[in-house]
Amino acid sequence: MMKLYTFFRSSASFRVRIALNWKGIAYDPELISLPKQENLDPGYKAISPIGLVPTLDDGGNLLAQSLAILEYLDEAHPGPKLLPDSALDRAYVRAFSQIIACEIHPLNNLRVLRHIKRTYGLDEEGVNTWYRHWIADGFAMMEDFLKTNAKHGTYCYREQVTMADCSLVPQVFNAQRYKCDLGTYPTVMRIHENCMKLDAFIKAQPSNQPDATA
Ligand SMILES: N[C@@H](CCC(=O)N[C@@H](CS)C(=O)NCC(=O)O)C(=O)O
Repeated sequence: MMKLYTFFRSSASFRVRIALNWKGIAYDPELISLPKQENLDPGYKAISPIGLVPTLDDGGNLLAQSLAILEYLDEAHPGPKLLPDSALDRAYVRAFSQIIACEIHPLNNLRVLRHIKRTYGLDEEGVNTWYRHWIADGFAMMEDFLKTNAKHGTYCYREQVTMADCSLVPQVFNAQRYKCDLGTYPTVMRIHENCMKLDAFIKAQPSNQPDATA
């Protein structure tokens, strides 16, 4: 059985949990606590030289980077496709996913928040202000990208659940955790709500993970 090195609040891990559930692939969760910095333990660094979650172990093959993992699952395993058939539509789905994975997530990752707190002596409110700034910036990109593109529907790409939805939902969860005002992103939130009607997304959410804490 596949093994997923995961942390309940990690949005990158959440993307992969959704994809595995959506494709009906069973996996064993291996829990890596980010607050305890278990991702930097030598034992885990032997599995993930980059010291980040998620890592997927498929028959001893260790895979890093959530979007690369999603594309791998699509290419190497059966189940509903997370990328559309046409090259143009795949580019659309990848572009939206990368707004989240490249423009938003790296600026608000745990080690970045720890760094700005330590280096610039920020208190909790200072860190939250940074976080919310990049959420507002990135969510405006997400909303404008979807709104100006006729390809969105029930989900980011028409009626098909794709890698874009696997990216959108965890980012919304994170923004909600930091109490960001998401009222000005109606397209993003409508798609989020549609996704959260699906078992694959519900099962993957942080509160349903074995390592979930309040
Ligand atoms: N681009 C990577 C991001 C992986 C990543 O940054 N994971 C976070 C959790 S969401 C992590 O391990 N953070 C540890 C840290 O920042 O120290 C991916 O999509 O997998």
